[in-house]
Amino acid sequence: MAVLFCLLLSACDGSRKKEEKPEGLILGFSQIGAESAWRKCNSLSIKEAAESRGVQLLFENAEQKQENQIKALRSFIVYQVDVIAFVPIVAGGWDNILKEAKDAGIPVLITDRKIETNDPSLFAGFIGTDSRQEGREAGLFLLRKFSSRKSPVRIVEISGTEGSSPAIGRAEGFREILEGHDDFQIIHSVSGDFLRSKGYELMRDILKRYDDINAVYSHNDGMTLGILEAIKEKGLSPGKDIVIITIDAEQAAIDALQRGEVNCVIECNPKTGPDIIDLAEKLARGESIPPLQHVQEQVFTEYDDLSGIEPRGY
Ligand code: GYE
Repeated sequence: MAVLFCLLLSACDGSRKKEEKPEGLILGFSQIGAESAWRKCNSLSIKEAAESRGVQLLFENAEQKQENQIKALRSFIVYQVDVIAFVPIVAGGWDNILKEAKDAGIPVLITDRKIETNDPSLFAGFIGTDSRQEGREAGLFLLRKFSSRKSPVRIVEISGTEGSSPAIGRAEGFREILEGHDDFQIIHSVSGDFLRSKGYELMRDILKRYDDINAVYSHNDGMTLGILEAIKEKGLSPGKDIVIITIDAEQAAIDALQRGEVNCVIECNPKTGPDIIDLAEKLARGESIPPLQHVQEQVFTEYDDLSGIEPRGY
């Protein structure tokens, strides 16, 4: 009688009880939105990998709001998924919800963007880009490009979403390399939120304010495409009158590099779906995973042979 009562209770409380669990892995994934071609490719990579590996994916799009992500994570906890993975839109503010996941015994994989926390036991591991290194690559390219210049190099930086780990890392790595090179001056730095439309609008306004910009460092290709448009509208030649450095390596940016409108493209690889599924499977089996895994990235510059770059597929 007691056993039957418990069974009835567990069937009625609305959550998915462990004993009802079907064979396959259930992964709850909270994505931040669809702000760029990079992001759309990232979402597709995860969906395709889950599908081909027979993983049941609960995929939530947070429409660029941290509160929506927190709601999604909470719903995954209530549903008792096997593993949670998410892209933290900004670095801070995750401790409470991660504590809830930990208390529920659900391992959490963080991907693409990093979090700031004093408690590393709140998540199992991270897989994604090394943003600080991307920023360093941008700085190193600029040093090379302007190595023989005698007058100051005036740089505009259009950064990503404020408080997000790629915006922080890309800004810090860049400054780390330029430190001590006093001729390299960041005359203007502003967030374009990783959006093409903002890249265009900001650059249009910046070009009204300054007429002596030597280089633009843009934290993603989406914004760069808007920046190129604004520069051309002004009657200037991007890549020649103004040196352009961009991050992501979507096809349109590679095309612009090959046309000479962009000088340096730093790759950020969005196709992490298969690795995410591998890691989620390990976590579901109770295995541990590396706490930090950075994906392979390349740098393409105007100094390279650009004929053989593989199609990026997005
Ligand atoms: O560079 C950008 C995107 O978080 C690293 O987010 C990612 C960035 C990527 O929308 O295009």
